[in-house]
Amino acid sequence: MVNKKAVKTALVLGISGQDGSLLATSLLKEGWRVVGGTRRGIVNKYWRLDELGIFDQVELVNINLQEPHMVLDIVRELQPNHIYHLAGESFVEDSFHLPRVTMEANYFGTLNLLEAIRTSSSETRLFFASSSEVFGSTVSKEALDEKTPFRPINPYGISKLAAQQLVEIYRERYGLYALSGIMFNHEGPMRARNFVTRKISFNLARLKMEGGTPMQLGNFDAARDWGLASDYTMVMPEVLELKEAQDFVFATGKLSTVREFLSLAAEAVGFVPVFEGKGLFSVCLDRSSGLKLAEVSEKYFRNFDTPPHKGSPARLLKMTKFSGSHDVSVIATQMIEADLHRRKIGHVDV
Ligand code: GDR
Repeated sequence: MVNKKAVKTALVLGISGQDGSLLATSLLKEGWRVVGGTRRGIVNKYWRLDELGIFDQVELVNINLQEPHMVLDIVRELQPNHIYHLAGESFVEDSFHLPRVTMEANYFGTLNLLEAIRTSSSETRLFFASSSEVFGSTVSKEALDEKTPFRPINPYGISKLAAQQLVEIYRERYGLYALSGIMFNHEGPMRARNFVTRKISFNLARLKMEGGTPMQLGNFDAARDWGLASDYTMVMPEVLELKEAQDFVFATGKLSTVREFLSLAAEAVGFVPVFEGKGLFSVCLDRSSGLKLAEVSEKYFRNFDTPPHKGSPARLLKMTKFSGSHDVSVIATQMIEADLHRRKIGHVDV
């Protein structure tokens, strides 16, 4: 049931995605009215809202961020206290094949939103989800923070950086309360299956319950700073309530490899993972049954992969109640539990 008594309204753009659905859940718990923006045409788009049990509690509006009039009408009518811009293209590798689509979604979508806020709802506070991909080619042993120079190396990173800098310009030039969360990788049961952690948990649950062919992965040695998505979405409303708007890195400060994540997830499902071979010939097997769990396929090997970056959550820790994200072993366990459960109830098409 929609909360008609709520005094504060949040517009969550991208509510059907991982972050949008998790954020909506925490906003509803805090008594907010949540209006969710989605685009027409996304298949099976409300499974997360259903699983989280909030489908009936949010109001949904059809909004295409590419259409300035549509954005303007909704923002003007709603006059939301907060807007969370979590929509757009999110799969880095696709951005090489869809550079224009990526730029239009991520840059022009943000521009249209900023213009709508500036001209019709200037008290609205905006959270824009940027990405650690803005750091691109930077290689550093130190954790990267809000002051680290930006050097994107793919169309996705460029689109996020352009939008992030636009947010900064509107903050400084027009005095809008607008900020960017520079989001390092964040995972959990609501992750889409094209991202590596969910690909792993989905396939391990399949292999555990039904056996079958091994999953194919790219580079086992690729590393990322993986946090738990719900830890990050929980703190987003708080950063918008601070006195002054500024950008925040959302990260853990720790790196793990795909191999490590695969190993933790395989253990969580009850396998005994062992690795054999090197590079393109790497495989992961279950020692007790001999079942092959994963093998490397060139198809998923990225020629231009972004180097590993770890981020510093120091500013977030200092300015908010955020106390750090859960460990990658907790993330793997939560994801495995969710995928085993889905398979048990026959809900595997998500
Ligand atoms: P990423 O996430 O590109 O970092 O972007 P992804 O999970 O796709 O890749 C993480 C790392 O794993 C390696 N990898 C594989 N990746 C996928 N998808 N599939 C595979 O089979 C595979 N095997 C190895 C990749 O090469 C990479 O190194 C995510 C997204 O959420 C972005 O939207 C966000 O901005 C950034 O994180 C921060």
